Formats: sequence, C-alpha cells, structure tokens
Amino acid sequence: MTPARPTVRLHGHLDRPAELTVAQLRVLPARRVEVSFDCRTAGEQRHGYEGPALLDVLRAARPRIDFSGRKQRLRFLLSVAGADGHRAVVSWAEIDPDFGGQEILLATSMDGAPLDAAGPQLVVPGDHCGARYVSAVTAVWLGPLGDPARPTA
Ligand SMILES: Nc1nc2c(c(=O)[nH]1)N[C@H]1C(S)=C(S)[C@@H](COP(=O)(O)O)O[C@H]1N2
Ligand SMILES: [Mo]
Repeated sequence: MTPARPTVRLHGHLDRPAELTVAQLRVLPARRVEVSFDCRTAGEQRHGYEGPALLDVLRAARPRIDFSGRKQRLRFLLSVAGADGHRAVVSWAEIDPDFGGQEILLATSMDGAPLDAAGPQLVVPGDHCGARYVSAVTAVWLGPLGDPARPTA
C-alpha cells in the first residue's frame, strides 16, 4: 500500500483554495538556493533547497488582493503552519516584487532528498536565524490584517 502523502492546505482570501502534495508543488517552476542559517540550540547549518517560490504557489491560488495600486496589498500576511504547531508569519510585502521581492520558497527537496513524505519546508534565505524555516508545512493562510471594510481601523 502506498503511504498517505502529507498535503499543504492553501486557504484564506483566495479564489482557488487548494490542498497540494509535494509532487503537485513540483509542477511549478523550481528555484534552487544555497543557504546558511543559525540555530540557537544547534548552531550554524548550511543546506541546498529546491522548490517553487511561495509567491508562485499563492498566485496559482488567486489571492483576493486588489493589485491595482500598491498600498492595498500591504495589510496582507501569510501564516505558515508546521505539522507540530510551529508557525511563522510572512508579510505579503516580503515576497512581492514591488517591495521586498525575497525569494522565499516552499521547498520540495533539501540537500537533494525529496520532502514528499515529510512535507515541504519554508525557506527564507534572508533570515539569519533558522526559526522561520518551518518544516513539514501543512497550511498556508493568506489574509488581511484588520477589517478590510474599515481600512483605517
Ligand atoms: N515545524 C517546525 N519547523 C521548524 C522548527 C520547529 O520547531 N518546527 N524549528 C525551526 C528552527 S528553530 C530551526 S533552527 C530550523 C532548523 O532546525 P532543525 O535543525 O531542528 O531542523 O527549523 C525550523 N523549523
Ligand atoms: Mo533554531
């Protein structure tokens, strides 16, 4: 019997919410990055990751964000959750090419080893600390901070 594959649930303010396996993430264009990060308990680590840009994953799910101007998108954030409950927030602006344009990935392999059985890993090359490298990602939520009906709240 084939073991069940972990999936990532893309939910929140999306027109096409989805539940994707690591194999389905590989359909998107893959990026490769070599990174090093520091862990308070385990010290410095270096790894090579491969996988789609988080931006491409989310664009495929059609974010319900008004892209006609630039200010509207600044209240949006992503919450990335791991299977063990570890969670990290990424702002939309960090990955948006008009702002930070960071190449944050949802990795499908680490050091050449596929992550199909473990689930994908968030890769944040700009971070010095490894804590946002959420592994075994099970969900990515996208939504606005505050009430979009009351933009000044
Ligand atoms: N799901 C999950 N991902 C996680 C963590 C965690 O506790 N749970 N710890 C983070 C931390 S603190 C670091 S430094 C990196 C690398 O940790 P590792 O060496 O234990 O894999 O993974 C990050 N990703
Ligand atoms: Mo860490």
